[in-house]
Amino acid sequence: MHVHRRHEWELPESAVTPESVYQTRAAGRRRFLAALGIGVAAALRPARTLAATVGFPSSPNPDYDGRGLEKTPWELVTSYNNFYEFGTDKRDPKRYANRGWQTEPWTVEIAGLVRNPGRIDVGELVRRMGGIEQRVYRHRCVEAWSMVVPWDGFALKRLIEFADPTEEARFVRFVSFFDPDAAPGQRRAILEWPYVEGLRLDEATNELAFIATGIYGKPIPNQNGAPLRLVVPWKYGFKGIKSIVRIEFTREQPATSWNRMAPHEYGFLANVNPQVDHPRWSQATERIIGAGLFAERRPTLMFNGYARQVAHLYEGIDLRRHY
Ligand SMILES: Nc1nc2c(c(=O)[nH]1)N[C@H]1C(S)=C(S)[C@@H](COP(=O)(O)O)O[C@H]1N2
Ligand SMILES: [Mo]
Repeated sequence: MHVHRRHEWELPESAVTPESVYQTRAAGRRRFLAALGIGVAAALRPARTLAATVGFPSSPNPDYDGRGLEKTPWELVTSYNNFYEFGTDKRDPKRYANRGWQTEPWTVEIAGLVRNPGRIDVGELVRRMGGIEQRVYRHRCVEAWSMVVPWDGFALKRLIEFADPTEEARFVRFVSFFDPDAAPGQRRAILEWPYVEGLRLDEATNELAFIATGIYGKPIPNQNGAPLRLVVPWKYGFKGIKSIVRIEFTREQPATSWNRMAPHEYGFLANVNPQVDHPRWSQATERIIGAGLFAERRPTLMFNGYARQVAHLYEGIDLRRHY
């Protein structure tokens, strides 16, 4: 007999605050499930080859060893995801990003206002970065849930030094992959594809800004943004663009996916801030994934607890206006 125990992370989407109401979920879901020949592609998935494992084992960074933080279990980090390219339900990315989508080999393009533009294989990039380290960071979605994740990867600052931006560069623009054959969500207009994000150059060179190639000392699973994704822990999760194919240095502030979709709800800065509510819900508290359905919510921390490292970046800026 099968008794399906409903886990906390299996909350129906109707029970959590959605990032977007710009779709009728049930209808959209039926449509893409139908469009997808369920089950056939899993057998075709290749074994991990070399590039994803480059740099492992990573060396722990003692400044971010996670002391005082309770790490969210691997199982939850890799099964409760936002990755709309693979569907809008939290369980969709784990299922549909592992049915034949190829994240290896993978090339990243460095472009725009830099002295060292070009295309580079991810394994080679990691080698050029001098290897990878592990950092435990808080991870806070704008939907008001939170996790604590041990990421493996390298400081974004290292990649920026490698790219060598010119004096004109003021922003970094990130572009995710576009492959509607592999990504069922990209066959629907959930967002404008590909997913794009951006940072000011001074944010991107802050010590916290990180490119993750792993989680828990293992190559990053597809659903978390293989083979490399951005992690900016003082900002809402949507800034942490997954599966990056292009990093471009610009003079003007680049357009970003959620800001373009709903500018009054999602800003460019998107700093975690308990005092600035989302128009449809409060940001004063957060729900800790894994703590249990009836656990008390915790107060949201300014800059997600990283004020010491980043508050100076926003001096003189009205963070109510620049959300
Ligand atoms: N390409 C891409 N990147 C993305 C998203 C997405 O839909 N597509 N979702 C974002 C959102 S809203 C969040 S909260 C985090 C979730 O990361 P996680 O699934 O590893 O927790 O990824 C971000 N990066
Ligand atoms: Mo999010």
